[in-house]
Formats: sequence, C-alpha cells, structure tokens
Amino acid sequence: MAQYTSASTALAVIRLRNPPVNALSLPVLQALEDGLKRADADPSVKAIMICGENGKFSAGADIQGFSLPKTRGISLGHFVSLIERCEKPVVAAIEGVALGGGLEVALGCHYRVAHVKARMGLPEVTIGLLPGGEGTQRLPRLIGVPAALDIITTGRHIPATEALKLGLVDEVVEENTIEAAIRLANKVIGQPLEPRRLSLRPVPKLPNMEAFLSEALVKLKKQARRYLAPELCFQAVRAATELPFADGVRKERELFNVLLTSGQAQALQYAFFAERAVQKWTTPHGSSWQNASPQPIHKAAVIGLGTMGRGIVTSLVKASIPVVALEQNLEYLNTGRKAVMLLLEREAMKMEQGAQTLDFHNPARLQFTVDFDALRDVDLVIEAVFENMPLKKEIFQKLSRICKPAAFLCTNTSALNIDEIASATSRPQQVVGTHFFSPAHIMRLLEIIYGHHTSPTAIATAVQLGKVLKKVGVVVGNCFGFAGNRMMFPYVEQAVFLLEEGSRPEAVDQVLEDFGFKIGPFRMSDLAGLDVAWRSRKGRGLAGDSVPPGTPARQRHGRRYSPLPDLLCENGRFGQKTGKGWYQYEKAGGRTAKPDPWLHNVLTQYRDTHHIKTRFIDQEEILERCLFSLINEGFDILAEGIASGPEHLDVIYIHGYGWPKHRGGPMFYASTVGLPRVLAKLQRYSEAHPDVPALRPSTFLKKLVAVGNPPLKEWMSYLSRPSNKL
Ligand code: 3H9
Repeated sequence: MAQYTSASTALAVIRLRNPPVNALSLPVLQALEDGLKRADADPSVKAIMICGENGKFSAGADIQGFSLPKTRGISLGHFVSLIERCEKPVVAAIEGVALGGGLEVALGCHYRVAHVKARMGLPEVTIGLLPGGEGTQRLPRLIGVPAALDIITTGRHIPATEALKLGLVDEVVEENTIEAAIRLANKVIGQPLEPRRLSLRPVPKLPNMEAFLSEALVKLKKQARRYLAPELCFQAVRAATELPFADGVRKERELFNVLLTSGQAQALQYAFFAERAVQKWTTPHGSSWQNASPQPIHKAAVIGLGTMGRGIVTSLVKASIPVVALEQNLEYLNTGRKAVMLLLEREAMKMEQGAQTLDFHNPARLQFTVDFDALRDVDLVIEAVFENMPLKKEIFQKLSRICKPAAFLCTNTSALNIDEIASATSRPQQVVGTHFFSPAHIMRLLEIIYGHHTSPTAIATAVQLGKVLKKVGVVVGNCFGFAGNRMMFPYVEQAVFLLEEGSRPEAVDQVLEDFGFKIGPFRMSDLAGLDVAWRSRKGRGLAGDSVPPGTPARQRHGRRYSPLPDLLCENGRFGQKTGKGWYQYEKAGGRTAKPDPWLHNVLTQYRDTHHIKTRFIDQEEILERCLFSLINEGFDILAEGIASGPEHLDVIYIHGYGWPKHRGGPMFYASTVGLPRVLAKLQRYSEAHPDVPALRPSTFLKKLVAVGNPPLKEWMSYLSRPSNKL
C-alpha cells in the first residue's frame, strides 16, 4: 500500500502503491504514516522522498470509500500534517497525476519536483466536495488567493509548466523525476524547514482582498447555479484569508462534512463512476469491450454539411483526423465550407489560448468535394444528411459500391432504423449508428448504435473514435429514437399535453429549469427548430396530408395526440430561426425568448374548440409528469436490453440532454425519489390519462418495486432474461 525503501543510507523512499491510480485508501495512508515514523526513528536517514507507483503520484482520496461509513471519520489532514511536521526534509516526486488528496499530500511535503508531463489539481469540486486534506488552507498560502481560488473552484487540471510558474512546484524536469527529487533531497539536507512548512506561512495579502472576494463570489454564483460545492470551496478559501491556519482547517472540515453528506456529492460521484462504467460496453449477444478490437481510422469522410455535418467535420479536424467533406452540389458545398471554416477559426482561437495549434488549411487534412469518388480510400464515413430513409438508403448503397471493403459506414441518424439503412449495403456488419448531439464539436455525448448485423469490431471502432474525439461514447441497441430520443419523446409529449390542459410554455420551462435543466422543453424545441419533428411526424403519417380522413384531431392509433406543435408549424412558427415558435423573439434568429400573447390566445381557443376544461396545474404535476414518463421509458429500454444498465441512460442524459449532473441522471434520480413513489405517481397519472401509454408504469419498474426497491446497482440482476428486440 506504501512501500518503504532506501535510495541510499541517507534517503528513505515512500512509494504510494494502490493501482491503478494510487488512490489514498486508509491502508495506504496508514502505511504512509508507518513509513514516516520509521524514517524519523532511523538516525541514518537524513531526508525522505514520497512518490507513486507506476508513474503516477496519486489521484487523491479513494472516491469509492466516501460511501463506506468506516472511512468517513478519516482525516487526510492528519497525515498531511505529519508529513509537514517531519524534522527531516520531505520531497514529493510528482509523476503522472497529483490530484485532490494526492496534491494535498504533496503540499504537506517541504519540496515538490514534477515531471513536465504531470498534471496537478484539486478536482474535488467536480465530485461535489472540497479539498478536505487542508488543501484549501495550504494552497492559498503557497500560490496566493486568486490562483488558489481558481484551481479549487474549477477543479481544472494544471500542466506542470503552469504549476512551476504559479510556484506550486519547485522544479520541473523532462527526464527522470525520481532522480531529480533525490538530487534535490540530498541538496536540502540540513537546511531550515520552518520556511517550507506552508501552515506557518501567512496568506499573501492583496491590496483589495475584500473587493476581490466579493466579485469572485458573484461570478461563481452565476457560473455554478444550483451547485453547492463551488460556493463552499469559496467559503473555505475565504476562511484561509480570515482565520489562523488551525481555525481555517476546522472550517474546511466543517464545510467538507456538509458536502460529503449532501445528495449532490453522491450524485456527482455516481456520475464519475457511471462515465467510466459505460466504457466497458457489452451487447446482449456477448460481444464486449474485452473481446473486440477497434480498427485505426487514418482518414474519414462526412456526408452532408448541415448543422450536424459541420460540427462533425470540426470535431474530426480537431482530433487531427484527415477529413473529406462531401455535399450534393457546389452551392451547398460552398455554404458548408464557409460555415466549417468559421467554426474551425473559432476553435483555433480557443486552442491558441491554451498554446495549441489547429491545422485546417492543409487540403491533405481537410478536403471539400461533391465527388463520391473522393471517398475511395477513407477508413470511415459518417453520413449526416436529412432524416429521410430513402435518401439515406440511396447514399449507403452508393457508399457500399465506392468505399474500400474495410471501410466502416456510420450514420448520424437520431432515430431511424440502423438495420434498414444497413440493408442497402453489401456490408451490414460494417454499418453502425454514430449519433452526435448539436453542436457536434462541443457536446460530449456520442450515442453508438449497433444493428442486428453490426460486428463487434465496428462497435469497438466507433467507441475508439468517440475517445479520440474526446467524447463519451455510449453503446445502445437499435429501436426508434435509440435510448436518448426515445426517452425524450414522452417528456416532450407530456409538456405539450400540459399546455392543452391549462399550463403555458413559460410555466413548464420554468419548473424544469428550476429542477436544473439548462433549458426547458419549449425553449429547447424553439432552439432546435419545430420543423424537424414536424417533418418526421408527417413522414410517419401522424401529421399533414398523410393522416387518413376522419382521424380525430387529438388521437392517433388509439392514443392521445396533440396537434398543437403541427398548428404552430402550419403558421410558419419554427422557433428561433423564424423569430416565433412557442415564444416570440426579437427577430428571426433571435435568442431572447418572450412569452407570446398570440400563443396564449391560440391555447384558449384550442381548449374551447376541443372542449378541454382549463385547470390550474401545479409545479409538482409538471415535474412529475415530464420526468416520470421519461424515466418510465428508461425502465422499458433496460428491460428490452437496448441499454445495458441505468448508468448508460444517465450518462446519455447528462452529456446529451442537459440533465443536471448534480442530480446524477434520470435513473439515479428515480432511485433517490424511491421507485415505489415513482410507481405510485405514474399509476395515478395513468388512471387520469388512460389514453397515454407513456404514463402506464413499465413492467420492469413494477417488478423492482415488488422485490423491495433494490439499490440501482442491483436493478439489472432482476431482469431474468435480458431480451433484446434485435
Ligand atoms: C479527494 O481527494 C478528497 C480529499 O481532498 C479529502 C479526503 C478526506 N478513487 O479515469 P480513469 C479509478 S477526492 C477511486 O478511467 P484516466 C477509476 O474509477 C478525489 N478510484 O483513467 C478507474 O477505475 P476502473 C479527488 C479512482 O487515465 C481507474 O481508476 N480526485 C480514483 O482516464 C482509472 O481511471 C479526483 O477527483 C479515485 N480518486 O484518468 C480524481 N480516480 O478501471 C479522479 C480514478 O475500475 N480521477 N479511479 O474503471 C480522475 O480524474 C481520473 O481517473 C484520472 C485518470 C485523471 C486520475
């Protein structure tokens, strides 16, 4: 757990050992303490070096351990103080990462040497905590309040070169960090240690500390709305500016405990592990990350330079993958090219700030064409044209003829049947869905959809592509809307039904935004454009001329249907792009949504026409009907084997749909509400709306309640035989 060795008679080495990231579990810390005591007691030892096994210093406290009651009382600060109080100089040799408690241990050391590729930081805030090993008190004393506040409240990882500039480390080396640390340790033997003990230093003064802190707090509250940890991090740093070290540490501990027991910390830590869990993908047919190998992608192509295609090209260029961008004619190609270049220029500017460069003017890296022949040598194609099955099939047939046999053919469809698209090719095993989210160069989610014939290699290649693009890839099965949109349909449907029954777009949006969504369903629909879903409804015979005569206005296939969104589209109200949708905007393309009296009048008339009695709908009903119908669909998706665990759905919602991370995703949220309550509410709403299938409780949800509401981790074990629809 921490190995004690000697580099020479005078130098003791304590190596933290807890693979894979040397997390500071209790046994590691106890072994560290034992090592310090042994070195202290040995008169031949004149200095101590602390380093980590396998080229990593430490990623901090063991996050799994926070949920274990026996580790709750442990104070990392005790161990850090022991290091600092040591009468022999202690040098930290930082390789790989020194994060969270790992950096706090290094701050207890009297000197720090880092490898040039090492990253440091206090990312506790990202998992709902604050640095609880006295880091909020030592860091401001070492690098000053502004820099410490930035590092602690953002949780960002700092490269070694920046750490050196800030004074966080004493030396950065390109070669062997351990040897450099040994050299430094030998050099400082006998030098006074008092000035190196950070707890004894004053916090560097600022001429305007109070004004600086007030301004910083205002900014923080604006940026981190509804998140507890950033503000409590701030309070801990403020304590360092106001209190002696020991009192500041007491304050830090008090605030840490508030966060530790908060639901937010649990949700954010769940999200941390969920993101890692989804990387270990499996399918009901037995293929998995363990038995499939990705193929390298040296060159890719994107077909269609609409909003999605442009973002996908940008994403590939940013990842240094040469791209061929194809459009159907020169006019569309030129428009697309201009838009892509603009996006890339903006990205290049952002990257320059981080001292990186983006090469996109080289035609060997980015080529624009209308000629399908240019796709002959690409390893992977991403089709991003209109959501139109005949068009997609035509393209895939062409690709199947033109692309080399080993090339993977991906579709960016957000809902259409992957198998049907694949049926147009002679290589259905190479066809896979890669559903990006808009804007595709920014949103982190990549939904990866396998069809009936998709090979494990194709899945693994899409997953690998996601990693290279710095996205979170989630592998799911094939069904209409896949996992994310399929869950979104009932959510949006409920929002519209609530309008029919008496609510308003601004009331529904407000409730969901107060819950933590970045934007509510109506603002979201205005942003995305109402015409997209309208076209899809028309294609599916739900709206427009294809609806058989005599079909009741508010019913389709025996279920309740709302023609309200169609009505808006018939009036040319497509959302922000037309300046009008569920809201009105200052102009076409405007972004400031204002409630629209036109819509309120239409709603009143609509209710009169359809004899709907307007009623007051409270916030609880709005929230529950929207969220529980979405969650209910999630249980069906799990039962059908479309997603292999609740974590998958939660990661999809956090990274693709703006679900508030501090609530851990919809399925985690359901587990915190309690499945019996979710079920009871769905039963009640379903009784009130028997013609809405989305409110009818899922059989899987009922089963979980019947077996006693087991913890989320155990849910999947209650599916007797995961039956995939495929
Ligand atoms: C803290 O320190 C609190 C203190 O201030 C006060 C305490 C009182 N614990 O991400 P990866 C696992 S809070 C347990 O896939 P990468 C991870 O789950 C802590 N496990 O690799 C995965 O397991 P598996 C503050 C951890 O190379 C494996 O390690 N520290 C921890 O992409 C590999 O991880 C943080 O918040 C941990 N601390 O990235 C740092 N860290 O193989 C959190 C990782 O079973 N960690 N694991 O799936 C990270 O940011 C990244 O993991 C890291 C490596 C950058 C280190």
